[in-house]
Amino acid sequence: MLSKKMQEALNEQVKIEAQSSQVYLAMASWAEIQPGIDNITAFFYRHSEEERMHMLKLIHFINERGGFAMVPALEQPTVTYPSIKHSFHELLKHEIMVSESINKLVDIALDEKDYATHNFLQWYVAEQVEEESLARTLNDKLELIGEEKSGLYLFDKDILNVTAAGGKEN
Ligand code: OFO
Repeated sequence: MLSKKMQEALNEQVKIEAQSSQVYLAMASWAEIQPGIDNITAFFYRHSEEERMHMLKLIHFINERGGFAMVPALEQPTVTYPSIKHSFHELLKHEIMVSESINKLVDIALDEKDYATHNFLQWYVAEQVEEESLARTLNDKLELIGEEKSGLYLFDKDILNVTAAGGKEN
C-alpha cells in the first residue's frame, strides 16, 4: 500500500511524464513542417510516445499498489523553436529536470521505507541515465556541425542510427 505522500509524489511524476510527452509532441509537429528533417521529426514523435509509455507505467503501478492515479491537466508546451539546435538543447534541459524529479522520488521511497516503490523506480533511474546521455550526444553533434544545411542533412541521417529507447548508437 502506498503512503499518501508517496502516492502524491508518484502522481506528480505522472504529470511530468505526460507533460514530457506533450513537449516532444510539440517539437515533432514543429520539426515536421521544417524542410528535409524527416528523421529528426520521427525521433521526436517516437520520443513523445515513449514518454507516454513512462506515464502509463506509473499509472498502472500506482493503481496496482492500492492508490489512485489521477490523470492530470497539462500545460501548453512551447510550439516553435528558433532552430533545431535550440529544440535539442531544450530536450536536454528537460531530461535533466526529469532526472532530478526521479531522484526526489527515490529519496521519498527510502524515507518511507517503501522498498517496492524504490525497486520500481530503478527502471526510471536507468532510463534517465540513457536519455540524458543520448541528449548530450545529440547536443554535442549539433555543436560540432553548427547550423549549416549540410551539417543538418548529415545530422538528420545520423539520428536514424540512434534508438531513443536504448540511447545507443550503432
Ligand atoms: Fe520519461 O524520460 Fe524522458 O523525460
